Amino acid sequence: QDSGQRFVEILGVPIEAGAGHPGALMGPAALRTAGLVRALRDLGHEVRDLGDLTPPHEGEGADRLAEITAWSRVLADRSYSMMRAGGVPVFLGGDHSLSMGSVTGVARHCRDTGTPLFVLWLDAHGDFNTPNTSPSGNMHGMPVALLCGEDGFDGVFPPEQRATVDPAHVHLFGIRSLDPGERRLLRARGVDVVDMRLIDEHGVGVHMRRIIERVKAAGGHLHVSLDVDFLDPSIAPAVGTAVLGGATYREAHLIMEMLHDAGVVGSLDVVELNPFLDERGKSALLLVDLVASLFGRRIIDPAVTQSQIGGQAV
Ligand code: NNH
Ligand code: MN
Ligand code: MN
Ligand code: MN
Repeated sequence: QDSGQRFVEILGVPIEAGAGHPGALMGPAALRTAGLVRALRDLGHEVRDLGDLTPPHEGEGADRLAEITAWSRVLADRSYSMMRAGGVPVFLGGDHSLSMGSVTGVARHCRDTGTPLFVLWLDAHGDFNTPNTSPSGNMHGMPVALLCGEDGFDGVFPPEQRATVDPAHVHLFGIRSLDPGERRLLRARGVDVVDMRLIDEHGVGVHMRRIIERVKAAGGHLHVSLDVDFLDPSIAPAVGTAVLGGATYREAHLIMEMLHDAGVVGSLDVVELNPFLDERGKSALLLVDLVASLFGRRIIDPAVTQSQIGGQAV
């Protein structure tokens, strides 16, 4: 083993109130069954599985906003304490509304330490709707807007507990489905959107290098939020909102390998796995493979350096 061993803390967040289809609450169990903890330990990391966060009781007749508010508050506190413990927190979803809590906790810690926070959002969707723009009302389509401080989320965190991310530090990647309202907001806020058209023309490597260089130059913390629907539904069918034309197996692995080599990833969400829609566990197994690549699994240590092949060093 090399010296790149990390302390990894895993927390399951079985929330599905933000999604339109039930089933994501089984996500953490499926990722464990697929061997996530073992894969990380086999790489030499110290792994502590904190189990699943307990669903907070949101009261009789509470709506989904109240339910997600309750989750977000306990999760943000938990995420913040995981950050303070000094390891790499890994949050297993659960639907993507959990990132409202996980990233808020990370942002609080980065604010404490004066570390610039960057977010890489691997997703088919922009997740930049607000309650005012969302065509579906589903909160899993809104977390980036909340994190960037958009209006319409006043009840989720009390003002003193809200910690936001600079929209200029957010990189949406793999995007191929945007609603009209969120597209306008993304433009207005200047969020970097690497859509599938850019990926098709340039390849994932060019844009990943650009993003990695930026985080490195700032001495920043990179939070990666991996939505399963970033991947093409043919390789990862276990999603409620499949969109054709997603990332291939090889593109996804290259992204994970580049992130590992850059050493900039400080926290991770793996979200939107809906095991009820999977085919013999193939999506869960693929995710475990990708997380292992992010944490250092490689085919072989490169014998040829970037400079020898005239590539740009990362
Ligand atoms: N944009 C749609 C909405 O807001 C779909 C969001 N669904 C997701 N996002 N799975 O990643 O309802
Ligand atoms: Mn720290
Ligand atoms: Mn999505
Ligand atoms: Mn998403």
